[in-house]
This record gives sequence, structure tokens and C-alpha cells, in this order.
Amino acid sequence: MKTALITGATSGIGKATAQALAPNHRLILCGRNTANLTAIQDELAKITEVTTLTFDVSDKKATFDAIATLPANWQTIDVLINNAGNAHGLATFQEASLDDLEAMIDINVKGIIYVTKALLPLMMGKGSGHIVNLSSIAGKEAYQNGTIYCASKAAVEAFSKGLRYDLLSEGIKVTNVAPGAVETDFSLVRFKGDSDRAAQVYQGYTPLVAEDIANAIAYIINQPEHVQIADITVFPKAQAGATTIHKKM
Ligand code: 8X3
Repeated sequence: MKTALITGATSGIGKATAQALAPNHRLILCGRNTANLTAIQDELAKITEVTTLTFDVSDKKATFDAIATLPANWQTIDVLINNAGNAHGLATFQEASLDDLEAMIDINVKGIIYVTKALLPLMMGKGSGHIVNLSSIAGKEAYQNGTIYCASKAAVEAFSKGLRYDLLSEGIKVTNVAPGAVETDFSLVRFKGDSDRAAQVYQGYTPLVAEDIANAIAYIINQPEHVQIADITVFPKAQAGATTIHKKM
């Protein structure tokens, strides 16, 4: 059975992906909160073998140290789902706090570099493997108030493209996933707990749910070995672009 490591596995798309992959993967679930990781481990241990690692992807030392603690029987990784990521604030560049802007670079860009760099030695050398990076429609289109969030996701998309070249000779596939509007805690985090503002993002249409993206990820990684899905954008039916959503209020 293949082994998959998922970052940001305690909620949203990460948690739904863990649930979707459990029937045919051993799982290494990663997140910042041990209690939340244990809760999903307990749920999925009924289906598959599960272990957990607690670390913050934006902490370089913690990331490398945590991955170094994997027991010998978990040291061959077939699938890496780079899901951990966040938006901090939605404001013009001139008004946004530098701390918020840096947090998005630290988590969404530096975090994906640290995890991938730490994990690749456990994936290379067998002529197969698959890295799935969670970018966003925001990585394809920049929008007002989203400068550095969009820049961070554009960096993820460029990373996916470059990494695909670098890993060709290793036989490791790389897929970039670009979701549109998915109703998770994403907007609650972006708006720092303002639940009314977060709810408005998903009103007047049927947004995607985390399971929709998890289904796409399961489709991507369950393809035959010779098939590499390079890039996929998933919108709700009511969406045509990053900021174009048809709402019926
Ligand atoms: C989240 C989607 O459209 O809010 O990445 O940027 S969007």
C-alpha cells in the first residue's frame, strides 16, 4: 500500500483529502495541533495505518526535525500533498500589515519549500512518487486586496512547474491544484475570525466544499503510473474567475 503525507491535515481540504485517501493509502498526517491530529488519526485508524507529525511548516527547524523522527517503516513516501496554507487579511498592499504579508510568504511559499526539501530524500530513488501542490485560482489571477496572497500562490504554481522538470529523471510526478471558492475555514482565517464577513464570501451560490477538492486529488493520484495531471483548476459552477462569481441574493 502506498504511503501519503498530508500537511494541514486537521481541517478543510487537508482533512477531507486524508479521508479520501484512507481506503488505499497509509497516512502521515501533519498539522500544528496535536489534539486535532489525534482526533483525525483516531477516526481514520479504523480504515488504514495512520501516524502523525506535529509541526508548523513555516518553522524550518521544526519541519526538518519532525520529518527526521519518522520511524523506519514510515520512511518511504509515495505521495506528498502540500496542502498547508493560509490567507492573512484582505487589504490593499499599502494598508496591509507587513506581519500578515510575511506570514503568507512564510507559510505558503517557504513552508512548501521546507516540507518538499525535507521529504524528497524519502521519495527519491525508486523511480516513482507524486507531489501535489495546493495553489489557487489566486495563483493564476491577481486581484485587488490580494497582492501577496496571489503572489504566494503564483509562486506555488511556478514551483510546481519547475519541480516537474527537475524531477523528470526521478520519475516523480508533480501536480498543481488550483481551487476557486471552497467553503472551509479559509475565509474565517483570512478575516481573522470575523464570521459574518467570512460567511458572505459563500452566500448567494453553491460554493465548493473540501470534499470536492479531495475528490479531485484522489482522481489525480489514482491515475495509472504513466499518467501525470500537470495542472487542474476547480471552480464551483457559479464561478468563472477569481473574483467573478454569479450570486443570486
Ligand atoms: C482561495 C480562493 O479566490 O479567495 O485561494 O483567492 S480565492
